[in-house]
Amino acid sequence: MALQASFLLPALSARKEGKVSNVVKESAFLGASLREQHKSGLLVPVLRTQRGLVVKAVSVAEPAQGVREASLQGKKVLRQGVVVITGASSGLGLATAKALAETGKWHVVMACRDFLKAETAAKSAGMAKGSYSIMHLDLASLDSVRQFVHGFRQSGRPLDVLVCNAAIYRPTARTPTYTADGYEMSVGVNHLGHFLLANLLLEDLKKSDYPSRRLIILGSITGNSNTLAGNVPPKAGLGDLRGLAGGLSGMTSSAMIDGGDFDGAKAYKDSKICNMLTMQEFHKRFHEETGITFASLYPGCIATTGLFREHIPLFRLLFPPFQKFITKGFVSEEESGKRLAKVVSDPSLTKSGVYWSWNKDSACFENQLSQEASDSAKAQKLWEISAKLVGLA
Ligand code: LMG
Ligand code: NDP
Ligand code: PMR
Repeated sequence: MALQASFLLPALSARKEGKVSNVVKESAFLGASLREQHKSGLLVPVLRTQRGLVVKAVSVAEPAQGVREASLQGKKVLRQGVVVITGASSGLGLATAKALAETGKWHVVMACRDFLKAETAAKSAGMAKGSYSIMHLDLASLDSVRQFVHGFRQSGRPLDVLVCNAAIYRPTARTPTYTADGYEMSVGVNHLGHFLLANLLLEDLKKSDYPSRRLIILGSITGNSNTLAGNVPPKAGLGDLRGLAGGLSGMTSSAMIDGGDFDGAKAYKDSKICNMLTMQEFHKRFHEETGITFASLYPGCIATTGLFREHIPLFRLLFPPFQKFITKGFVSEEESGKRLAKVVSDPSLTKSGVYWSWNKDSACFENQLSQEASDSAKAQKLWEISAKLVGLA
């Protein structure tokens, strides 16, 4: 058994410090799964540092790592997969976490910015103790992304699938807000934070011996101008990326990727184009060499999630019936979670470089991206600029 010192820092947001009990702090680290390890007799000593933080020396069960098949009563069975889902504290992320956890085949690492919200959400969704862990990740801070990666590696778990799901949407914002690193918030969280996370965790995906390793990034219909939904103003468009190249600062450059005036709804849709282009560039750069599956998807219009929290109340009231009865694009959180869980785990969905969508009978198919969302020269340029902004180049 390898004895590893694990630090609590990535598992707790600074704003939560001092407000939560030790019990919560402990579960904040590796969640219920850690307690399960404790129960099963594995060593989990709790130490206190000079600053009073709880630091754990975690003994990691070696058979859990790097073993493709475990032997159970002579039968070969696939070990539990480990999936990291960002923004699993609500909506699609939570529904997917639940769908995967209840199969018993997956351990879900819920990478969330608000630990208490995530723990409460997991409990009220009925997720079994031990089927998930919660680790702190605030995508609005590149430091937090790096700390998350460090903390995840300290946990000793392998990484088999990463789902870049978290997002924010600010349709009523009149002025931009910014990430800790000074980038416009929607693109900063939805694209740049995930861009760094995915690039760092690629190394971990490469090391996994799981039969099908996947990196999944959420896209959307509203970023695709080859659809009706993608033509509802304001339309997405990255232009020549001059605002992004200038650092999306709103000071020396525009806060918008295309260099235009700030528009919160457009910034979200632009970030979704970035997500879909990033998936394709990952595919182009790494699929052949690594065998990892890179995919994106439009899970349907999940009109009831927290994504619309900042929209006006009238919109929130009318949007679900509008999608249910008029566009018929509505999908429940539960159904969308099943869809994404399939993209994570279905043995038939290993094709890489694909943008999945579902038809009315809930059968999934490979969808066509708009011209801009499949522009390979733009994908490459986006990659190069993004790498600079997140400190990878
Ligand atoms: C913007 O307004 C806001 O300005 C912005 O701040 C942000 O909030 C953004 O996306 C979020 O929205 C969008 C606004 C403008 O749309 C509206 O929501 C206005 C509602 C108008 C009501 C229409 C009546 C519909 C009846 C439904 C009754 C139920 C009500 C439910 C309401 C919930 C939804 C609000 O949008 C417009 O300008 C209106 C026109 C939009 C039509 C766009 C369609 C363009 C089609 C172009 C064809 C393209 C061809 C596509 C080819 C496809 C080929 C496969
Ligand atoms: P929700 O708002 O319900 O979920 C978004 C999640 O992202 C929440 O858990 C939220 O955390 C988290 N999040 C937001 N900001 C950060 C941050 N800075 N750091 C870490 N986590 C953060 O929205 P949905 O479930 O609807 O959206 C999930 C994904 O699905 C998004 O990528 C969205 O673009 C995509 N999608 C959604 C559609 C829909 O119709 N709803 C349609 C197409 C795509 P917290 O709980 O703390 O707020
Ligand atoms: Mg849209 C025709 C089908 C269709 C679909 C599938 C969606 C999905 N929407 C459709 C049509 C329309 N929408 C039409 C005709 C209108 C004008 C009335 C319309 C309006 C509208 C608004 C104002 N729709 C919206 C908004 C939002 O604020 C949402 C958004 O753009 O968020 C970025 C949204 C959405 N419509 C969708 C989906 C999936 C969204 C959620 C956003 C996303 O995650 O991409």
